[in-house]
Order: sequence, then structure tokens, then C-alpha cells
Amino acid sequence: MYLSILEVNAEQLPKLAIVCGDPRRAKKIADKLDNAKELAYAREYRTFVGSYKGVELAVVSHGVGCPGAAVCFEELIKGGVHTLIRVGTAGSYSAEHPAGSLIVSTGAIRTDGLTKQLVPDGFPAIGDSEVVQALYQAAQAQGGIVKKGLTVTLDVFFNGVVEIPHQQYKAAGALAVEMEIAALYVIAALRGVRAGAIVALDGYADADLAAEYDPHTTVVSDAVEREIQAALEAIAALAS
Ligand code: R1X
Repeated sequence: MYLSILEVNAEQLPKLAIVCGDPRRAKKIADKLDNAKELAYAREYRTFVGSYKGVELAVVSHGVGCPGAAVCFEELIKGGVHTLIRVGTAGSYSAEHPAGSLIVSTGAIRTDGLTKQLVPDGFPAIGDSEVVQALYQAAQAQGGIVKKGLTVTLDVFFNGVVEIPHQQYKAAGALAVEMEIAALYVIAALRGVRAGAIVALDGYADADLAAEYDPHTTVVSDAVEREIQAALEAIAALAS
């Protein structure tokens, strides 16, 4: 089967995949694999295959936001992928886990538009318990601050005139906010595959993002390095 948006033949895809927003991060992850090979780079979707500790996996970028990411997740699943781990970045809701910390998402609060067009209100977006646990254990082994809990998935990055109720999400216990996990978890549930997600915090979500957001710090790149390592170890553990 030819996956016409990723521009990849399904026969070339392993069953496990790490997905991330940034095509450059996909390359960075692929550089840690044995026998890494780039299969395609179509739109924001850059696809590599290779192996880690003898386990074959794909590494694929999905871009920013649920609709574009959903195209990637759906095609990977159509192509036979049954385990997906998102390695991403997110804004923090608490000084207890500042930039440089890692959060494993147990579930996403669905404020995005995409999943509203896939499933009815009230349908949960939850991670697979085995994938979440494998990620959490592997992340703890990397050191630094690691938490697991709920994350918020938004569509908006730069605010408009509508106030986003960050204080309410925070008061309800959400740890961080990003833009793709709801799509991943709902699509995984719909298609009967397992998924988990880990994010490196790159700032505070309820601050003025336009003025203060700087994801290009050493603290953040160190955390991204740790989450990549955690995801690779989780893939190796989940394959066995
Ligand atoms: O998930 C969010 C989005 O993909 C977090 O980082 C990106 C925006 O910079």
C-alpha cells in the first residue's frame, strides 16, 4: 500500500514509531538509530526508519497542530504501525515543573477542533497505560524533573481576542499545554492501536508567549535530548 501523503510504501514501515512535530527533530532522533534511512520528506512529514537496540522503528515528523498531525498518524496506522510515541514540547502550568522538565501525558483535555469532528463530546483522549508507564520509567531514568498527568491540547498558539481558560485547566490539575496529543490519543483509540506522549517543557503557557517564548535554550535542548532517549528506551521495552 502506498501512503500518498507521507509518500512512503507501507511495506517499508516498522510496527513502532516515534513521532515529533519538527522535521529537524526527526533527523536528530534518526541520527541515534542504527542503519537509519530517510524514506521521504513530503510537506512537513519527514520519515526515517532504522533500529534501536535491535528494534526496528520509524521516526516521522507531523508538523504543528492537530489536523496536519492527524494525517500523519492516520497514514502510519493504515501502514501497519501499532505503537506510536509522540516526543514534543509544551508550555508549563506550574513553577514546580519549569522549562527543562519532562511531562508524560496520561490524557489530553480536548480543546482542539479536529477531535470534535471525529468523536462526540465527552469522548476521552487517553494514553495507552503500558506506553505511558514505559515512557515514565524511561524518563525517570534520564534524571531531572519528570511528572505524569493531564495535558491540554489547544489549536491556538498566538492568542486572538478569545480568552483561553488556562487558569481553569491549571486549577483542575492540568500540567502543561501543547497542540497535538488529543489527536494522537483519539485516533489511536478509534483505530485500535496504542499511543503515548512525552513533552519537554519550553516555557510557561499562561505567560505572554509572543514576548517571552524562547524554545531555543540549552535547558530546553537538554530536556529534548532526555525525552528522545526516554522514547527510544520505551520503544525497546515495548517491543519485547
Ligand atoms: O505542540 C506544540 C506545537 O507543535 C508545541 O510546540 C509546537 C509549537 O511551537
